[in-house]
Amino acid sequence: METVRGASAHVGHARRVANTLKLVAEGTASGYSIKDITKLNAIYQGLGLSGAGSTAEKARAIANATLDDLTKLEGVPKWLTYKANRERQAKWADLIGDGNYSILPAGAHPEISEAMHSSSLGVDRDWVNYLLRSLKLGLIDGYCGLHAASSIQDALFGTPSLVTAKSNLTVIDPNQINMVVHGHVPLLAEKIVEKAQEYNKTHSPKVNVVGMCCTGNEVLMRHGINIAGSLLQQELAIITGAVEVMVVDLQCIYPAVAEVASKFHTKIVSTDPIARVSKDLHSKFDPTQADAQAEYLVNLAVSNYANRDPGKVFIPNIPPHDLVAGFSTEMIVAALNKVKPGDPIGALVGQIANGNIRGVAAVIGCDSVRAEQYGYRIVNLIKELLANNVLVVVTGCAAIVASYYDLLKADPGYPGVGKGLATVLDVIAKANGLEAVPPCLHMGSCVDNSRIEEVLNAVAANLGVRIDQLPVAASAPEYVAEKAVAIAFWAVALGVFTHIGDPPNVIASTNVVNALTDFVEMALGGKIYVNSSPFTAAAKMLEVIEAKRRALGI
Ligand code: BF8
Repeated sequence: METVRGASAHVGHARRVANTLKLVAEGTASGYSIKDITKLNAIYQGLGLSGAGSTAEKARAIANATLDDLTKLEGVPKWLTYKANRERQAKWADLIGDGNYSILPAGAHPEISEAMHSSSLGVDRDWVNYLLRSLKLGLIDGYCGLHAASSIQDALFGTPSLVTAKSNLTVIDPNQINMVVHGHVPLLAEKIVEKAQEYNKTHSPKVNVVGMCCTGNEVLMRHGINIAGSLLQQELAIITGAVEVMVVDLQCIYPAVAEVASKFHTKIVSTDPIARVSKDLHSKFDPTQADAQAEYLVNLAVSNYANRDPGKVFIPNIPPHDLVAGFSTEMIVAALNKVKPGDPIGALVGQIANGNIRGVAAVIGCDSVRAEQYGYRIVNLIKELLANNVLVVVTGCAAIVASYYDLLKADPGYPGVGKGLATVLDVIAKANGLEAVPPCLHMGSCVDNSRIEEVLNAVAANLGVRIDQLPVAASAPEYVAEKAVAIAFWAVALGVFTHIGDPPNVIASTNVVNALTDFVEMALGGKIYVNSSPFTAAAKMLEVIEAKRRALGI
């Protein structure tokens, strides 16, 4: 059920973004435009579309193809055919080579519907069948959800490149009008950032837009908007007493935010009909009215500033952390191209092959109250990996937590980073005219985990091997949300060794546990590893990385 919910969330995200793209193509969402035409053209070509002439026609074709991927009863989603490599597609079509097991999905909606159906009373009672369906939903999550949402957002709002910003609750400024944009779907947040910037040209005090969770990551990656917090900090932002408006869209919004806000002057504005919180103000997002709605919300914050009670304002006197973000696939490739012009991926592969970089790890997902302290597992896991010369990429709340420990800070001393990795990072920095690059590369929100697959595919292709042969591993050490479970199934299907910090809701079945943590590896090359200790988990990930290196002869 967690996988169904997680896939539903990411598919719902992609659907909203595709619907907006369609309205842009039809000229009815005039507040939006295509900011990255190169990306739009790449998607158009990648999805195998033809016959469109203008940018608007291409946008419409992409939107229609994406929506068709969500609904079609037969046939593999175009986004999967576009983004997954050929070897994986063949593997998923015939899992163990006997022609009997395929996990290639059809459209997202029928697959999700049938998964719900299968779990109802007296339907599917075969655990193998359940597991296969979960893997299929992982693919739905990855392609109909993550890839579609992330890529279309790039086309609409621009593909991220390097930005600097600050993070911590203390980016909330007691001397400004503060707005928090929170959730995951950045359609309205993009406009709020724009309208606040317009307001600030002629007014004082200014409107200070800050981000929370993955909507925060989205506007951080594209605009360098400061980030105020992760999942666990949303209520803390409100109790600073200095937030005029918190605009929430979808997912990871704690039900108590409006209750907490009721003790202060803060207004919680929900914007999606399926994500109301009791005592909220509701302003339903309408892409055709996005400019007016964003203006209304900025003005709401401005007018509510007068209601702030200075006696209730408490913002600790702790400076926020400097960070560098914006590591889209395109940005990484461009930076590496400066190191080795014409062969950017070769530049990375060369450093993996010579051992300066032992491997690559993605540390992703939520922050959890189950961790021993705030961010304990995330930070200690990352530090162990960096010290052992593993290149770490981060997304989601894990990235936000990492920033609090200066792991996204460009420090030329590369504190805590192994010598080989530090040397490589320094070479990349110098080639790009930078003083340093951060030890962890922030690749974006959780839908931007799709970017990680793009890099993996490029590295695997360069080496001429499968993804499951690469010295890579993934970890969601403090996962909480169902979306992380769906992502984990996708990662396993890709062939990635995937650590999670807590067991999912399957431990009642020894068969399922054994299959996920062991047998599935024989079919797909990836598997789940559960351990709550970041030190043990890091050691295991390093062991896996070293074993893969040995198998490759490097
Ligand atoms: O999609 S990391 S708590 S905010 S689910 Fe949610 Fe988890 Fe944060 Fe982003 Ni991802």
